Amino acid sequence: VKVVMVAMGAQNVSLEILSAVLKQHGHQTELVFDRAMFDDKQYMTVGFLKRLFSDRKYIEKQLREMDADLFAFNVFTDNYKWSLEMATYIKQHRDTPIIFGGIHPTIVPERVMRHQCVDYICIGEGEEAILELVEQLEAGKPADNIPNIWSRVDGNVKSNAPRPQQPNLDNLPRPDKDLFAKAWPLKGYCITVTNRGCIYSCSYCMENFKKKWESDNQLGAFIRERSVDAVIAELKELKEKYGVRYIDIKNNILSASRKWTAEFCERYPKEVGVPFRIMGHPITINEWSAPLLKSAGCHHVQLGVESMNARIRKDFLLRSESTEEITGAIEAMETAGIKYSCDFILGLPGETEADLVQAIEMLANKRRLIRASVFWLEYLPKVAITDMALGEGLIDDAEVDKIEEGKHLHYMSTGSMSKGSRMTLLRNYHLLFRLLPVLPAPLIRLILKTKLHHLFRYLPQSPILAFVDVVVSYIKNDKWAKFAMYSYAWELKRRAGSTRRQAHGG
Ligand code: B12
Repeated sequence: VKVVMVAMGAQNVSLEILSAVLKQHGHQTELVFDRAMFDDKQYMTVGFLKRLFSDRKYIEKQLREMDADLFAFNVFTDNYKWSLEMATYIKQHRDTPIIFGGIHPTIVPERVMRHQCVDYICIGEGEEAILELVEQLEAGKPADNIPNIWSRVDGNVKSNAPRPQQPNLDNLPRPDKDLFAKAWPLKGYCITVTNRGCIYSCSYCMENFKKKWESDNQLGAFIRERSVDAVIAELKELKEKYGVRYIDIKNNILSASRKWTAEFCERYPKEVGVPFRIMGHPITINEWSAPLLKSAGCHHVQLGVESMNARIRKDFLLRSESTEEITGAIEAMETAGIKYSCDFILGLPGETEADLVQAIEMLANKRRLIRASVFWLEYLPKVAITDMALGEGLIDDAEVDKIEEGKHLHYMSTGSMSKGSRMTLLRNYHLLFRLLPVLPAPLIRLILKTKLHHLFRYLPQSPILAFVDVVVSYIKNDKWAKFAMYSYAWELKRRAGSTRRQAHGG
C-alpha cells in the first residue's frame, strides 16, 4: 500500500515514525510537503510574503496526480484549517481515503469527523493503528473495528476506544528521515524526540490534556523514554548517513531522570559529538545539569520562563518554580558557559507592565543570552488554561468554538489576543525583547526610564521585527534562527531546481 504523508512548515517526527513502521512492514510512503514560507506556524508569519512565496499550485498538482492509496495528515490545531483545505481539495479531484491523526483529532474527534473530507481519524498513538488500517484497506476489508481509528459506516461515525500505548519505545523503529530528505535541509538542522509525556503539567501545554486523557482511558505509563543506547544509535545515524551538523532534541524536557541525563551527557560527545539544542525547565536546569550539558556539547538551551509574575505562574500557568529557581537556572548556564534563550508568553491575564520590565531587567547584560522569545498567548483546545479562561469569563463559548476549529491566530502572530489597547501596550515591549541580547544594559535602562519603547508600536511591526531578528541572530550565533533563514534560501533553490528539471522534461 502506498501512503502519502501530507505535511506543512517543518520536519515532522510524528509522520517519520509512522513512515518507518509502514516501511518496516513492506508498504511504501512518500511526502507532499508545503514549506508554507512566511506562514509555517513555526517561525515568522508575514501576510504579503506568504502570498508571494506560496507554492500552493505545485502542492495541489501533487495531490491530484500522485499515486496514493491513502493520504495521511499529522494534524495539530494550528494546521487544522490548512489540513482541511488540502483534504477538501483532494476529495474534489479523487476518491482516495484520507486519515487525520495527531493531537487535534485526539482532542476533538467528533468535531473533526464532522468534515466529510476526512474518512478516518486516529486518536492517540498511531504506529499499530495505521498499520492495521493499511492492512484492512489492502485486503479490501472494512476498517471500522480498529482501536484508535474512527471511520464512517453508512454515513454514521463509528468510534473505537484507544488501545494501550506502546510501553517500550525502543521496540519502535527509528524515525524515517528519508521521508523528509528531499524536502528539508536535514544536514543543517535535524529534529528528534526521545521521550513521550512530561514530568510537568503546565496549563497551556497539551501534556496537560494528554495526561488526563491517557489516565482516564488507562493507556499505560504517561512518561516513557527511549534508552540512551537507542537514542545514541539514532543520532549517530543522523550524523553518519545524513551528515547532520545540528541536532534539536525537541522533547518537552530532556529527560525525567538524572541517571538518563548523566549517561547521555557522558556518552554523547564521544559517540555523536554534533552540537545540539534542548528545551529546558527552570527546575531541571541547575548547577548540576548545566555543566554536564556544557561538557556534552549542548549549544543552546531554550528555557521556558513564560512569566516573571510568580502568582500568574502558579495559579494560571500551573508552574511551581520560584523566581529564584528561574534566576538560578540562568546563572547556572551563565557560569557553565551555555548559550540560552528565554521564552515568554505575552498577553497573560493579570500580567502588568512591571512584570515585563522585571523580565527585561533580569536579562539585561546576560552574556550567554541569544534570544528573548515572545510568544503571544494562544488558547489551545481543552487544556486547563482555556478552561480557566472560560470559567473566569475571559472567553466565551463562541470563542471556544473558534479555538476548536483552529481559527485563533498562531502564537507567533498575535495568538488569542484581540486587537485593542492592551495589544498596543504589549507591542511596545515586543521589539525591546528582540533587541535585548544585543543592547548594553545601560541603554536598556535608559529606554525603560525614558519610556522610549512606548514609541515602538508606531513602527511597522513585521518588517522591523524580521530585520532585528536577522541581525540579532547573526550577532549572537543563534544557529536555530540562522538555520530558519538558510532553510528559506534552500527552499527557493530547490524550487528553482525542480522548475529547471520540469522545463527539461526531467
Ligand atoms: C517535536 C515537536 C515539534 C517539532 C516537530 C513536529 C512534529 N510533530 O514532529 C517542531 C519543532 C517542528 C514543532 C513545531 C511546532 N509545534 Co510542536 N511539538 C513537538 C512535540 C514536543 C513532540 C511531537 C512529537 O514528535 N512527538 C513524537 C511523536 C511520535 O508523537 P506524536 O506527535 O504524539 O504522534 C503520535 C500520535 O499523535 C499519532 N499521530 C500523529 N500524527 C498522526 C497522523 C496519522 C495519519 C496517524 C494515523 C497518527 C498520527 O501517532 C504518532 C505516533 O504514535 C509536541 C509535544 C508532545 N510531547 O507531543 C509539540 C506539539 C505537537 N507542538 C505544538 C505546536 C503548537 C507547534 C507549533 C504549531 C508551534 C511552535 N512553534 O512550536 C509548530 C508547528 C510547526 C509545523 N509547521 O509543524 C503543540 C500542538 C498543540 C495543538 N493543540 O495543536 C504541541 C502538542 C506542544 C504543546 N504546546 O502542547 N513541534
